[in-house]
Amino acid sequence: MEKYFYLNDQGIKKDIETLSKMIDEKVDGYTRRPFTKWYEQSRKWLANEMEKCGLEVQIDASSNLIGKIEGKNKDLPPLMIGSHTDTVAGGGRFDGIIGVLAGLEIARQLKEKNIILNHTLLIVDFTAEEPSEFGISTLGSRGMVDNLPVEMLKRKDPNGLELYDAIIGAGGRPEEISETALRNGDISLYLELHIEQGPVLEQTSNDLGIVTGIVGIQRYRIEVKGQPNHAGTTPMNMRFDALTAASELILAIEKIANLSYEEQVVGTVGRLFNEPNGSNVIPGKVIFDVELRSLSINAMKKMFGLIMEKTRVVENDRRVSFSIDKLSHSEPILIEKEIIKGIEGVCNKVGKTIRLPSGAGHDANQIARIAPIGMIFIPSKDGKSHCPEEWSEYNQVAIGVVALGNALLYFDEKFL
Ligand code: HGY
Ligand code: MN
Ligand code: MN
Repeated sequence: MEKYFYLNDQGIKKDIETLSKMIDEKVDGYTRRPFTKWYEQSRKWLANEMEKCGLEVQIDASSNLIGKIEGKNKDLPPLMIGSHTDTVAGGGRFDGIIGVLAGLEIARQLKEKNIILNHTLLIVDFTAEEPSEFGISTLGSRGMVDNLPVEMLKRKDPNGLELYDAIIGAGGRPEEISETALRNGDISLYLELHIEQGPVLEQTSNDLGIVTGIVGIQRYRIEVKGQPNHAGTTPMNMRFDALTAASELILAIEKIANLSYEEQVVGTVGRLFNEPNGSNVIPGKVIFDVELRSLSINAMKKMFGLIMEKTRVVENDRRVSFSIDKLSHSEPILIEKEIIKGIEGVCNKVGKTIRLPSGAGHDANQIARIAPIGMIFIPSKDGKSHCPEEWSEYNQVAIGVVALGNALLYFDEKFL
């Protein structure tokens, strides 16, 4: 397969630097949370850039931003490229962003060379891939595949805004999500370029990673109820301290995640609220989120069972009560061998390549419910992500774009 795409480091640099300015400067790092004015600003810029290179732009029912280039054969289900431009709070400049900008750059180069694909091409910026203030991640891609039930649409953020209204505010039409959702067969293939967010490619001096599978993520919200009381007058043996109880369970979660299972697992508590959070008050209530990840559902089931056992022990010992709510679950995905081989054949001609699983979740987890998917990784400096130090060289991103573009051309011919 002859290479059509060229390395455009400078173009990528310009786009990434432009988006990196559309952030909430009050927060350290690069923060562009969904449903904020910075997100709106970035979407306007992206839509304009898409239109400039001939894409037909629309906002779908779930408020995803989609650019379309018609293909020669309208009977073929489209090919889709996508990712996300929202960030975690205090995040970086590359996570998700390079996948959307890669689609934009590919569209520019296709136009420049007057290449019309056989398939219609959709380039998507999925809304709110990161865990949102509604406690749900991969929001837009969930909606696109009808995996955003009414129960989720009714969730409120800490300010009382309902997700339903937030989607309307971002240009979506939540009442149409189900009827307009994509179903099996509606998409020929979904491809996503993403930073690895881990150390493997850099440590093995590889340019490209062919993703073999994506972990499933199970997120829960745990509430610990104790009894607030005076920190000075309450003897140690008469306390019902919610924070020490939560701490004991959090350390147990770390221990449970360090046990061995049939697949690698991770367990993290990254978000915690302590009430009333006064230095002279025994904490009465603690709410924290825990997430479990693995390529094996069974392993996550075992972890969850051990965590539940531990909550009962801590409840007893510390005379507090725990309640656990499921926030969101995404299934682990194993990528089809034929897709891996196809991408690998193309990538081997672009750079040094290895196969590896993804410990991060992606919009691809959701799209995999209705279409075959493939993912390509580029290296992350020091394996860092979800922090201001997140970095990939612009040339590394440009190599990823060429690999993604060539893979697109390969499957455009193969999936006829
Ligand atoms: O959390 C994740 O795995 C992804 O970066 N949203
Ligand atoms: Mn992320
Ligand atoms: Mn991401």
